[in-house]
Amino acid sequence: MLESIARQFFQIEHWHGAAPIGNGHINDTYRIDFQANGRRQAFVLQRLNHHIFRQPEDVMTNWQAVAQHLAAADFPLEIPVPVPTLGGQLLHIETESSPPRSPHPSSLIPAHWRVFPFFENTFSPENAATPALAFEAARAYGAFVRALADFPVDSLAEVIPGFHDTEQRWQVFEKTLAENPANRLENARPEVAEMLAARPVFQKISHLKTSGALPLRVTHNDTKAGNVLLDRDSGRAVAVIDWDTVMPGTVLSDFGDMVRSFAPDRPENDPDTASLALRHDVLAAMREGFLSETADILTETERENLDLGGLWIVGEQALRFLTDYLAGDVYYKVAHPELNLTRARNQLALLKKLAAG
Ligand code: GN1
Ligand code: MG
Repeated sequence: MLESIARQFFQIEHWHGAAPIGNGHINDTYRIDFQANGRRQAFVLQRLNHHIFRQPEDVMTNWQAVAQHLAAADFPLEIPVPVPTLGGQLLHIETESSPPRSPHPSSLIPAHWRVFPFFENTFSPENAATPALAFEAARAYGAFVRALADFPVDSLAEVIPGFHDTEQRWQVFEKTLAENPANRLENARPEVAEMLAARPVFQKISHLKTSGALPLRVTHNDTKAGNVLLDRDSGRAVAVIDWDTVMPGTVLSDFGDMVRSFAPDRPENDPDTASLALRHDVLAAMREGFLSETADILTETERENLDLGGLWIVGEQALRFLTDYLAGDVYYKVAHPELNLTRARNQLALLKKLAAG
């Protein structure tokens, strides 16, 4: 099936194969290898989850507009420019797909497929970030913010409405608690209690957001370690990837998402939360790398509240995982039914460590 989809994008002379890549929780991503124009080529083929991205065309329009802006700007990294189909479309829509691979809704028809360049000889510093790698990854995210500082932010579509509207996410959480649709509340009492106790963090950020003191910027909204590619030999940043959630927002959430994935000494799926520790050296290098690109464009309020961004996004992610556990795993892909609860526990432990400083 993947081969026939790839053939919508390329005139393939010989198909070498496809293999799943990355650890995304939402889309399905493959590396594809084939022969075209007399040479071997590799690309990324991805099925966009349109249950989550309700307007796939908007995702691609945002992506393309940002790509064009960065291509014309003084931007030091590679740009993952979407590759059109042979018919010139940024999405190939398969109305009849093969039987579902998993119960996850992304495997239901119709499927929206797109293609991006595959950046050779790169890796993501997931779970292995040294201070030097964290500096470099954060510098890349900083360069992204910097080069988009003059982008007309109002022209971007809000591809997932209320993505960082934490108050709205609290309402969904409270509704899910009250309805207990998957009958899982009994298994999650301690986590729910801990979540409710963390509410003041959210009130603080919500106050800051509604105060108007934070400028609206183009934000990436998924600035985790897994979404930046570094060169295998030099360790230098090559590209910032996964622009699906590029939307108007505040820089605090992009910084916060970096804190979330770089600071802990283990991934978000790790169930051993008792020994979870913060890597203060990695965190310091990350901040330095980000500010090396952004210090002169951020406002004082933004700079002063970067750490609050960390608490906010870690807390929000705990809320999202816990809500999805209680809802019966309707949003994130899970390998087993306890995974969202494990993730929520992990994020709550991280929140506690961050709050303690
Ligand atoms: C999702 O699928 P992935 O890993 O790119 C999610 C992010 C979360 C992240 C948690 C659209 O991203 O917001 O932070 O999982 N993306 C969406 O790992 O909800
Ligand atoms: Mg993502």
